[in-house]
Amino acid sequence: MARKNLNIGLVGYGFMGRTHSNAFRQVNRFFDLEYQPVLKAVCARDGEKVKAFAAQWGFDSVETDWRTLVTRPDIDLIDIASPNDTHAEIAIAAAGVGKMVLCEKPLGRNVAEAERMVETVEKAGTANMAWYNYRRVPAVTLAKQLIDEGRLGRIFHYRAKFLQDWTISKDLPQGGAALWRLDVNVAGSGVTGDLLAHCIDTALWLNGPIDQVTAMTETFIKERKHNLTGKVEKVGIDDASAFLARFSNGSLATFEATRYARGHKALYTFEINGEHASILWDLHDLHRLQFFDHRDEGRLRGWRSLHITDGDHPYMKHWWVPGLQIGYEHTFIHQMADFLQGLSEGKPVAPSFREALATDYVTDAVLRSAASGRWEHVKKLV
Ligand code: SOE
Repeated sequence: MARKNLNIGLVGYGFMGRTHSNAFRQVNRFFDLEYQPVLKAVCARDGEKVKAFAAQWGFDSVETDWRTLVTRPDIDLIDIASPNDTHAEIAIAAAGVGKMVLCEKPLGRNVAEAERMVETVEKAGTANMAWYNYRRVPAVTLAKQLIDEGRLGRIFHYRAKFLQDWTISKDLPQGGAALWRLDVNVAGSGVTGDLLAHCIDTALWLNGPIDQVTAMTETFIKERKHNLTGKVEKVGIDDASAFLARFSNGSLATFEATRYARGHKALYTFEINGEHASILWDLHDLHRLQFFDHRDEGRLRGWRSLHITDGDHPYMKHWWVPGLQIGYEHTFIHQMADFLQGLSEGKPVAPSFREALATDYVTDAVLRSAASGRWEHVKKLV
């Protein structure tokens, strides 16, 4: 089939710039799609480094000012993989000139930014999607299918955590390349927007809206040297964040994220307990889904460890042969494949900016509750 080109302008060349570039390059090798991404241009402030990135990943050209990139007539889609403080400005400018916009999570640094982003892309009527990649782990997509089929019955509990340990040293500076996640002015928040946002996005997708939360946050290291100013400055991010939640379906939840769980690098787990069955998933073992079904014959009842590698499993028929695993980078490829398929069918692909705003509404309520010490209502998505 003759494919249609979709010219990509990528902003940012860090960790996420690499995951997205890899997805753009690989997607048509494994999925049969009408559209193919073309790596037209990559943009970042450092001219030398961006040239090296372009050469490594095969981009046709480079820009050092995103304002030039978004107005280039040869670009169809702007993909934002730069730090959080750039998301709103770039997305709004890109949608304003009719470009499609993809954006890394979280959508904005705060609700005000995220609402403006949603308003602009919707007014422009341009395709938009936020990169919440964990939805596209085949085991997580299977969890969604099992829940939607009603196999769990009424859901009582949702339990999620995302544990890391990379900021424990008090000598780690804040700010600048790679460490912008520690600078509140750039990131917007700490683990609430960075890690809990993933847990919340998956939870809203699997278990529906959250009504209320009560939260606590802590900043364990109060001051750190700032890489850009060279001065020791107050740390404004939350290092750890935990909250209780009530979902609209009546289920109760606990969520926890921290960068101070010594020994854990990226331990994202969730467990869902329903009337008939339970599900447990763990990012460190991402190709497995643990499933317990109380309706199994009593003598054989127990937790099943499903190896999600068969052609019947979501996305897996596009990969190798049954039994062989795929990994983290494939989640971005799956998300891109779904986006391109949506483009062919003229259908929006989840999570849209509006759906990502729902996550920002929850993180906003979490931070408000941590400050007020009270239960806080989550703003409803209209
Ligand atoms: C933080 O260390 C981080 O890279 C997040 O920013 C990502 O969103 C998460 O997937 C892995 O951890």
